[in-house]
This record gives sequence, structure tokens and C-alpha cells, in this order.
Amino acid sequence: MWNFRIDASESRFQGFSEKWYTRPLKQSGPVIPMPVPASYNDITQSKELRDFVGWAWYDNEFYVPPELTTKRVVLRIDSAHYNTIVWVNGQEVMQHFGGHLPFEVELTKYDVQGPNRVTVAINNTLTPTTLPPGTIEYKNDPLKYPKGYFVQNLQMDFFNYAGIHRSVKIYTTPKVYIDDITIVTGIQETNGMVSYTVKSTPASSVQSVHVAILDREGRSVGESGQSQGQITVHNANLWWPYSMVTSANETAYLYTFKVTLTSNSGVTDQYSLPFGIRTVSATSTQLLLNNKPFYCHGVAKHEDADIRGKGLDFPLIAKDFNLLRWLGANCIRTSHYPYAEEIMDQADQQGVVVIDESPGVGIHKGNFGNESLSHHLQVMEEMIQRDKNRPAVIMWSMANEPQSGLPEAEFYFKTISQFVKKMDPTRLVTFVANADYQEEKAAQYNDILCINRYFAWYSDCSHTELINLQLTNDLQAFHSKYSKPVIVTEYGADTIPGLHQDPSFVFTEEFQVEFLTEYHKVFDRLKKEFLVGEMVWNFADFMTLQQITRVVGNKKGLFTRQRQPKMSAHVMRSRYHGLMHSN
Ligand code: BDP
Repeated sequence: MWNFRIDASESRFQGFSEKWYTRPLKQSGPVIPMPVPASYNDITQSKELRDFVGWAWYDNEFYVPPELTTKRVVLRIDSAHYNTIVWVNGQEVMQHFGGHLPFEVELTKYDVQGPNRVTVAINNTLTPTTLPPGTIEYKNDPLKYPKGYFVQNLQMDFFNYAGIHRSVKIYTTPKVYIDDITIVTGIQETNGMVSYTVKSTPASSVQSVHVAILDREGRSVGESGQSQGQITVHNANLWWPYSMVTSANETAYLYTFKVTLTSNSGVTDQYSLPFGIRTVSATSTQLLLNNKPFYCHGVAKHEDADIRGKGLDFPLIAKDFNLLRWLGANCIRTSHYPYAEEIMDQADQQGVVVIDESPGVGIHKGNFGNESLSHHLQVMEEMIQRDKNRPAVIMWSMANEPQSGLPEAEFYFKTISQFVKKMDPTRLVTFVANADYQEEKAAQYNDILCINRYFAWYSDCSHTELINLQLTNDLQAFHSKYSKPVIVTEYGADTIPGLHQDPSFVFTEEFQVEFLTEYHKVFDRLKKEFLVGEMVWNFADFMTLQQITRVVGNKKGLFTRQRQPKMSAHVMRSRYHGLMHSN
């Protein structure tokens, strides 16, 4: 529990003018206990806090045991949404723009024996250059609104949860330490080719680097004394998604890459990184994992649950992975932002393939300028840096549903796609399009065409008899235009659990089943041609803004927000288990 208060002053700037970071937050005014990690929005009964836009302040105390002060002491925040400033003992130590990705600072140069106070101020305001973008609209009609009244307009369809969403850690490393490891794998006949680079700091103090690849039993299967090189793993066990497991291969085989660093005082640092040997590629009609066709049957998700909002929650992570297995889903998209590292660890370990998406959701006209672009590149860099060694990640998604029919989208996505390919030539890149195939300007830079479709929901609502014709024509047109494989990354219908009507009616469980089943008929046909994946929108119901088109959130889940199945979940389960056996 941290101490917490929002700055609800008219200026929204009282915290800075009164320097709340210079003393315990409780001395600045009333504080409440706030759990970390969690979104702050749903923790209290206050509507003002739930819907708050502006600076929220947290503080807490920590100690660094004296024996650790001979080491590098680092403060890491696994994620905080959105714009964050951190002070230690009243001194500003770091700032970070953007939720969903970690940031850290070395505290060694500050006196941190303690007791220490860490103060964190977070602003959830979204602007035209943040990711996701948003706007603040001031309401100036004095007959309708009080002075200074504003609303936050968002272009995304999920609640803008805010706060310290993931863990805050103090960790240590030796002074001479392993800073970064990059592993890239290839396959030659039955061998795994493991190329690696180890970065150690300060390089001048490093005497030697030793690397060893250990198998699951801890036996060394390859070693080297170089900080960079390639190791051949003979008769390698490949990393396979669990749906591709046969008697000849095992699911999600992880090796350990063990690095030992020596300085003139002996062994100084050791790090063990789990990794998998696998390749990803695409032809004009196929997605290949380890040179074998892979059909992705999965779901798009959200980090979202009652009370904690987007806060990290281990029981929820375990439950969701159990439900993915129950469904037979072999693939998830981290719609619409990078998920917690603890979730990614499960995907690596359990053999669930991931399309790793940036928070670039709802990029519209006015969000394609240079400032937006350079921030987007920065976010892609942080995301790839974080997830580059994960076997589960097969594709980077630059964005969800940008206005990619606009001419300015072409340069924007060309630049990002080239940047991503340069940073990571071993994975695929995409963004999720929703422009018409004739208007689409940027999908040429995607390796796989990812497309969200809502025929019979947002267009021709209720007319499930049109799905077959419309979806078939649309997907075929996209594929013919670009000669690339296609994944339908979203399709779904809002469904209120427990609402039944026969014949089907929109929002009933019957309608959701009928709707999904019509899509499946098309998928089954096009799967033999160029369709390489289908992903339902959405795994579970999730919270949105308050709108007349949403009944307490988006209800397109196969599961309720509390993770109980709707009728559709059983239908998907039988389909996905069937697909698994025909894979
Ligand atoms: C899609 C968006 C997704 C929404 C979904 C919906 O990509 O974020 O939640 O529509 O409206 O276009 O349910």
C-alpha cells in the first residue's frame, strides 16, 4: 500500500507549485492507501477518482540494507500509465512517457541507505502525440459549463485506466555487470544455430565472458568464451507452440543461456536467460514456424479485470492461461499495448504464440506528425528491447486500426516498419488495418495482412446471412492486392450474458454463436488458400468509457469479465480443439 492523492486543484498543478515531492505526501494534505500494482480508478467509491484526468501522486518508503550499498542499486517501475516523474528523497531521478513498458534508474549515485522516500507523480492525460492519442476539449459555453470545464476525448475503445500498473522493484547488480543479452536463433537441418551478443558494463573492467547453453536437464550443450558469436546446438529441441506438438517434438522447449562475467576480482556477475530455438517466416500464402505452416486460432485480449483495472494480478494471469488452454487457443494478440512481462513469460513457457502490439491504437488524422512519429519509434524500441528474446513473439504489431487510408499514413508506417525490421530482422511486422482495401495506403509495409472485420455488427447489423459474401470478397480483395497471407485479428458481437432469444437477436448469446459460426464458414474455405489465422474479439468482456453503445463496457467477450463462459466459449472450444487436431 502506498500513500496516494490526486491533484484536483483548478490548475491541476498544486503538487508542483507546493513541491509535494519534498516531504511525505501525507504532509501535503489527506492521503488514502493505494495498492501497487493496480489502477487507481476502481479502488474507491469516488466517481471523481474513477474519472480523474490529471496528476495523481504516490509515495512510499524503502530501505537499502548497508551490505547492498557496495552494489549497483536500481529502481525499476515495470509500468505506470502515462506520463511519470519519480523523485527519491525529494530529488528527481527519472521521467518516462508512456504506459505498458518498464523504466529504471540507477540509484547508486544518490545516498539511499535510508529510510528513503520515493514519490511518483503520474499524469493520465492523452494528447495528439501520446500513444494512444487523445485530446482535451475545453467547454467554453458559460451557459452550459462552469469555468475551466474540460473533457478528455479518446480514440480508443477501452477505459483509460491509470496508476502504477505493474511492480516497483529495487534490485541490485554487481558494479561490473551483464547489461544486455541478444539472442537470435536459426535452424540448419537438425541443428539450432544460436547467435548471441552479450553487453557488459563497464566494458573496460571485464576480463572474460563465458556463455553456456543448458538444456532442460541443466546439461551444457554448447559453450563459448566470446561475448559475441554463434553456438551450434546439435539435434536441437525446437520451441513449438503447444498446438503443433507431435510425438516427435515437445511443446515450448526452453533452453537456458547462462552468462558468467569475470573481472580482475573473479566472477562478478551471472545471468540465466530462458530462450527457445525457432524461426518465423512468411510466404505469400503461409505463415511458417520452424518452416512448417502454422494456423493461428486464438483471441485478442485486454489486461482488464474488476477492481484492479489494468493492475498486474497473478491469479488472473494463471486463470487466463488455463482458459486459453481450455479453449484450445494457440495464439494471442496483446491488443492494444504490450502486456506484463509475467504474461509474456507464461506465453514462452506454455507455447502460446504472441502478436506483440504497441500502444498505437486509434492513430487518426492529426496524429501522423513528426513528434508522434518519433515517440512511436521510441515506444517500438522500448518494446522490442524488452521482448526481443522471447520465442513466443512472432510478430510486432505497430498499431491497431490507424487511419491508414490517409496519404500521410504511408510515410509514417514505412518509417516504423523499416525501423522495426532493422532492430529485429528475425520477426514479422504488421499493423492491424481497418481501411477499405482500395483506400489502404500503408499495408504494403506489413509482412502479414492483419484485418479487423465486423460485418453484420457495425455494418448491416443483424444480417448474418451477408457475412459469407462480404467477408469472402473483402479478404480475397486484400490478398489479391498485396499477395500476402491474411489473419483476421478481430471479429465479434456484443453479447449480454444470460440474454437469450430464438431466432437470434443482437446482444443475445444465440446471436453471438450464429455470428461467429458464419465467419467460421468463410475461414474454413480461405484457410486452404491464404488465411493463416483467426482471432475472436474478445477473450473476455472489458471496461470502456461510458457511451450509449456500451452497456457497462464492451461485451464481445467469449467470457464475462469475471471469466465465466458464455455459450460462444463452448462453440469456440469445440472449433479450436478440432483445428488443433487438423493442424
Ligand atoms: C475494433 C477495435 C477494438 C474495439 C472493437 C469493438 O479494434 O478496440 O473494442 O472494434 O468495437 O474496431 O468492439
